[in-house]
Amino acid sequence: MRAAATTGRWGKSRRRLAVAFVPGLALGIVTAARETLAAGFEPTVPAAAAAPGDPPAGMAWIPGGEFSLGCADPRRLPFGGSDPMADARPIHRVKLSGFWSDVHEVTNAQFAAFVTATGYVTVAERPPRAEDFPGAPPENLVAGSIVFAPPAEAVPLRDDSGAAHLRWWSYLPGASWKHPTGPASSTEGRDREPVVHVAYADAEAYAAWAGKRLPTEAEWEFAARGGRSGAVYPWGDEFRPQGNWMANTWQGRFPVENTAADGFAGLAPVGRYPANGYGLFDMSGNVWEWCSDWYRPDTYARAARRGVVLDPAGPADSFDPQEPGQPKRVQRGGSYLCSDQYCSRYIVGTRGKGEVSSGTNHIGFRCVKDP
Ligand SMILES: [Ca+2]
Repeated sequence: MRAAATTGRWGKSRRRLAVAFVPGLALGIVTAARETLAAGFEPTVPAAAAAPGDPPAGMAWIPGGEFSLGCADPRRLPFGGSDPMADARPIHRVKLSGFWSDVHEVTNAQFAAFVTATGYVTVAERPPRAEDFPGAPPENLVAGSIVFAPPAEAVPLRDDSGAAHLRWWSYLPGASWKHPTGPASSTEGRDREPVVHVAYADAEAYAAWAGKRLPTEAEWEFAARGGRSGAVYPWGDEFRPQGNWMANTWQGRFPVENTAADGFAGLAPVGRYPANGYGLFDMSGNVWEWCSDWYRPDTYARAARRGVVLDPAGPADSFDPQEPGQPKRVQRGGSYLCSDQYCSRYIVGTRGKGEVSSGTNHIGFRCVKDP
């Protein structure tokens, strides 16, 4: 993948109020959401133990306990998209120990501190080795990363090739965390934006330096749910409660029209949208976040057969039938590129995946820490 990748203002607002308060409509959506997506979920039972002291800087206590992991089929929901999300079922119970979680995604400023302290060079900054890409022309063995480059005209979002996404992703020599949209770009003025173009090893290296680790996907989802059980989003069941934007996602016709109605066409500085029940920001949208589990579509089927497991760490190996030879780790939360037209993985229980050496300009991470 890596080497390949407003009559008047009053009139309008009255109309919006009229729509928002048609009781049957509003209630219908919420009821459908509860019935459709809460099926299979049991209450979250947080662990009784209090936080073990004051939180480390920038972290919040996630109590652990027992909860239902997974996602019901979201296709009949508003903003639910067209993907059944079968890899997020069966919904099953999982038990977790408590842990600290970063309240926001790791930022450019934080990553820069790590690089300054260690001299670390990210995967995207290293020229690909010829032995890793047999047959690749030498001129293609150039350090770089994959950047979102929307086509000028509308394109099919899916086709039989399985590679429709290549219509809006391009491998760009010189792209890296320091140059998020290509060699001419920089992180100047972007200290609070999440770092991007981080491969899995880069995220792991940062975490080790910070005395932290990457979350398992069960930990990530427990944290994202913020104490709620079976809610569609980290904040509840409505995509825009009282008309508010709750996450940085995509509005407009993907991938050619980005209206940025939520305030941001691309990355948003961390913490611009409301926090969830545990005080965590951007658990939906903005950037995808690496988790430590290998990805397999049958992870949940296997796990459900074993009963309630404490602190599951995922399968021993990776397998993605769509790209069988590619080792992939789980990614969670979706990004600013997610919309119901293509990828509705801003829905909290859904699962994503990424080839481990591929960072792009919508993949980042956050860390956790054991008490
Ligand atoms: Ca947006």
